[in-house]
Amino acid sequence: MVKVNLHPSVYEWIEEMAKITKPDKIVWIDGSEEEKQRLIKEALETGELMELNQEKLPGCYLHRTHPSDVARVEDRTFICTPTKEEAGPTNNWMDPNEAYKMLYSLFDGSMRGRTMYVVPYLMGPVGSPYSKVGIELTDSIYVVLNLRIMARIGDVALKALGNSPDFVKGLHSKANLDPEKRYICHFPQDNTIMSVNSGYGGNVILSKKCFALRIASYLGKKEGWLAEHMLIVGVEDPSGNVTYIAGAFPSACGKTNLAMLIPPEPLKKLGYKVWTVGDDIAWMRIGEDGRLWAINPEAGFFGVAPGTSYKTNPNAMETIKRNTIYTNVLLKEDGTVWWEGMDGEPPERGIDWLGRPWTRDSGEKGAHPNARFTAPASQCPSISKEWENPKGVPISAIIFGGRRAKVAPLVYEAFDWQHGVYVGATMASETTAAAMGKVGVVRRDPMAMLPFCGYNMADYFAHWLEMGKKIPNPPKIFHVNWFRQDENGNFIWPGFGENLRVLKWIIERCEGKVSAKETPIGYVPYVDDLYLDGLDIDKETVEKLLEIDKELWLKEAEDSREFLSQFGDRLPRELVEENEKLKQRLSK
Ligand code: GTP
Ligand code: SPV
Ligand code: MN
Repeated sequence: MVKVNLHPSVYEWIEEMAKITKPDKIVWIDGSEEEKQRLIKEALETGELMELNQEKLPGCYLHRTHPSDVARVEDRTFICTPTKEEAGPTNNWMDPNEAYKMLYSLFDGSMRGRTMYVVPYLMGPVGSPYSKVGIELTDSIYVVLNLRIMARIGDVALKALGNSPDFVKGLHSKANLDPEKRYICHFPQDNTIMSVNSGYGGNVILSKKCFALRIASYLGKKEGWLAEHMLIVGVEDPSGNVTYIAGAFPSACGKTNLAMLIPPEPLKKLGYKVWTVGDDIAWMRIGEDGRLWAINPEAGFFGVAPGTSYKTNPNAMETIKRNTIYTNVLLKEDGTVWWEGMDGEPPERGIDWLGRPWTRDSGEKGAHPNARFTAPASQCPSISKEWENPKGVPISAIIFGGRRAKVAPLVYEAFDWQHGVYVGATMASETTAAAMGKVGVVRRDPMAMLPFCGYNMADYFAHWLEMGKKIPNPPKIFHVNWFRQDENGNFIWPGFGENLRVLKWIIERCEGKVSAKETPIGYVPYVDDLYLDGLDIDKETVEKLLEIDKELWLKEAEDSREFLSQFGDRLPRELVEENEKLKQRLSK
């Protein structure tokens, strides 16, 4: 380990947590290759990991979680602020004192017979003034190995922390995985996260949703920046100019795919290229040049496996060929993996995500719908050369989007920042398998942050409005929907790589190169301005995709108003104004 004079509070906190959890051993993680091999060996021995075919998938392992523990648990996720108002109506709230009391009793002796790993991790590029440090204490090697991919861990993080007491404290114990006693608690005022009785993804890789969104959003409000559930992608045009776009779509709604998209043939021929900066989280600040600049605080992808194929996302498929941890996928007889939606014929048989023998005629899913891969971002063929730039990349457009079978058109542009904040604040999407609960129910998910905002969302909207006033040269704001369906429930828009056609229009709007049709909800493309060469879709269908049904939109506006009303007096009046203006435009 490096010699760093850490602040005494680091040791004090670890000691205090160890006193409660009572591990047999405490091991500091340095992030070395030797350490990784040692941890993998141990995890293989305990069965926490299974080795995959090392010839075909070098450095790849499989992990199965408990069947009750396969996604984020929103109803067991809490924001523990001194008052309930600070957490707001969309968060579960617990009084911090009560929460600590309850948690300490659940953590009491939870690491007995186990090792407590101390994992220092850095969020953001090395040397970036915007990067931040966390330390996660965990009794799960799976978590350590995931953190190793998802963040920059060990010595590099300790060096970044130095003698500062400013780090996010994270305590995680699998305990006995009791779903009734599963809690993911955040203490924004204390820079603290506690997670108990889970071993899955966003519940336990505390760097990700817990720190980089819930705690960071609170810090962003305090410090004047934005922590968002956004992908970051660079689109290079034929002249070599790269435009960066940040996009907020709810969980399992296409961020990873858009971040890694491969241009369709005709656009490739014209010279378009797409570069991946991040696939899930963006930290954004106002740069010296008056633009909004974004860094990806993460170092890897924790991506949805089902639906990922060489047809939909070849860059992801290339990324996950090595050094990847697979969670809850199907194990094939040759020691490789499979999931629904992968290329080619499904295998005849295998071992499903529950560890049971599976056959393709069984009618059962081989992989869990929220099965995931964890892979280093550096392995992505489309990774941007700017992805670790300490300054980040300048954002020209922000896209909000969701999964809507109806109502929302393929793309539209907000009239201005304030209207854009309204569009983000009222966006809705069908729920997915990324969180426990019913799938396919339309819910409002402001800025794709409903499950991830660490404070009152009304204040979060106010912060967005405030930021708009402070950014001299703000990005334009758009809304997209790749998921509109026909009468038979089929997606109308081909999506995936073809989405570049929509990004192209967005970029041309940012550059002032194309006009647009003004509608009550915003600016919509003229069909002839969308580049559709080589796409098997007729103009009528595209018109349909861009259609705005006033009746449905009036209902939408009503529903949005109702959603916003839960924030009471705390809701910025600008959003009520935008709602009223929208209704007026629709009734004209
Ligand atoms: P999180 O990691 O949960 O935040 O998800 P994400 O937003 O990164 O979603 P991801 O890109 O992993 O996509 C989720 C699912 O949606 C996958 O099964 C994809 O195949 C599918 N999907 C992504 N983009 C499109 C699209 O343009 N059209 C259609 N029809 N499906 C898509
Ligand atoms: C999401 O649900 O938005 C994810 C996966 O990115 S998790 O890390 O589980 O939150
Ligand atoms: Mn996500």
